[in-house]
Amino acid sequence: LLRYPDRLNAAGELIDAAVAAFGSDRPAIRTDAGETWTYGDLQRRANQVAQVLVEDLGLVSGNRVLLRSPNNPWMVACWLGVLKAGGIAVTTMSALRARDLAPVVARSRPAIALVDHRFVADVEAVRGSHAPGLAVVPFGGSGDDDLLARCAAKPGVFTNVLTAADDVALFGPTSGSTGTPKITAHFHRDVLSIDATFGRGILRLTADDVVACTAPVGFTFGLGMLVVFPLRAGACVFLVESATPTRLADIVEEHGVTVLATAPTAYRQMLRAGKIDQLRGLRVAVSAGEHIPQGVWEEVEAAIGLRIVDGIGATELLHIFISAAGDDIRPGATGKPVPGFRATVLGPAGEELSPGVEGRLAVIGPVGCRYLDDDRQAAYVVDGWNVTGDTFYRDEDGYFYYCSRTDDMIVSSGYNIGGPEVEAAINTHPDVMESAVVAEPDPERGSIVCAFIVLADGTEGDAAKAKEIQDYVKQQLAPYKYPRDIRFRASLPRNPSGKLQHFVLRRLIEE
Ligand code: 3SK
Repeated sequence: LLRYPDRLNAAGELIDAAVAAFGSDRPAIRTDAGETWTYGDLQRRANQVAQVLVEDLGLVSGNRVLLRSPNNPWMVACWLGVLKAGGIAVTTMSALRARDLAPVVARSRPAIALVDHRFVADVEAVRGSHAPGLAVVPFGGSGDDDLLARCAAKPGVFTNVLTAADDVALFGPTSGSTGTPKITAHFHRDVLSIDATFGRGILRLTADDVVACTAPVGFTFGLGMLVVFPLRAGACVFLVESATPTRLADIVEEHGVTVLATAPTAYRQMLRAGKIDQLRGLRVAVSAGEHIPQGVWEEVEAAIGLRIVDGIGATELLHIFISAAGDDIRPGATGKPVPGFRATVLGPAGEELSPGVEGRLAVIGPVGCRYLDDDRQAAYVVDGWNVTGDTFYRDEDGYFYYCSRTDDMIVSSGYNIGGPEVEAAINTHPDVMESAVVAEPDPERGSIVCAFIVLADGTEGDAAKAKEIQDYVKQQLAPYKYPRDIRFRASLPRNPSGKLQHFVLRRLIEE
């Protein structure tokens, strides 16, 4: 399953192989703006981008190319074009601002940046201070220098650079839980192996599928869902630049989406907004990015009979490595290692723990963590295991259960309290939209549970409401887990890929 030839260009295996297998007339991408690109269109434009990179911009194999755009067809063509030309795609999300981009640019040292014209300013700002030689080429604008104008002058036939299977194809930046970005490097063969593992092992797309995903192509979750898996299957992707959960539900219904991948909060919001019925046409619904609370999972199943595929992945491992699907879904468990991966739970000294005991989740598979020039590599890869930042336990049958991000475990008066468990309880209160729980230093208890809560519109966040929520949590969970401190907020901090940033809240408490 996972043997690749020594010479391999992942973009060729994705788009050229798809055209050969499925024909050039099949729709590859449809958009919210009413555009349709066939497989032939995508191949031609990816070839044109590769030609511009090599012929006009002087790209040589191994050069890094920064990509920055919301999810649109040209972003996909650029990503494929960079790989075809033998470059390394430095995928970044359009939501990143100059402050987020600066360390990524400083560390990855791109020679060229292909940037949606609406997002050029931050790249220009970073170029001045960090990358004076960076050639910034906008796309989607109107100038003669625009990438699209340059592409129009190219015939669209390109002989892919014959990269090695273990040449680096992409750099995936990840901010992790501390906010200091790390850059993960992934090979051409890694790109294909995520399809062999999660793609074909769990999703099993066919050419009849229509896939939508809210994660950006600049985040490896989105890259897999919107580029790698659909192209390998000859499926069609429905690309949206941005969509509220309500709009997403409309899109699924209106455009015959069969596979949806999004974050747990989107499912929760579709439930709260009474839109969940519109997901009835789905064959597969994936939830990833953060753990889905069991209550949300159950509500979706009760409402429309759809059993959400919960997955845990990491940019370090490119995509999802533990998940469940089909009939093999055990409510409450994230699932089992996806085909091709092994997983275990490690104790503090790196020993493998028995079933039922909580520890750090560690995995081994065809893709592993390779940080670019970063001391944190030694902490992530230990004795061959990729040691994730998540606390899990497994049961006797080999199912893995999420407890918390390891950083989010709260030790209070000697009790271990998993933040997500408290969040899940708070979130079932009818006046709560969402919450995030962190440890707050306390002289008597070591730490106490502090909850930041966003209330539903029109609900007053006062002392009486805080007391009501505390009493409510005490009825749901062992009383020692209740949030002794409650702080109401209008919103919670999330990173550009939508993950809650507990570290920002911890810093708030320290201030
Ligand atoms: O959850 C994540 O962070 C993730 C990262 C990369 C690919 C897939 C996923 C779900």
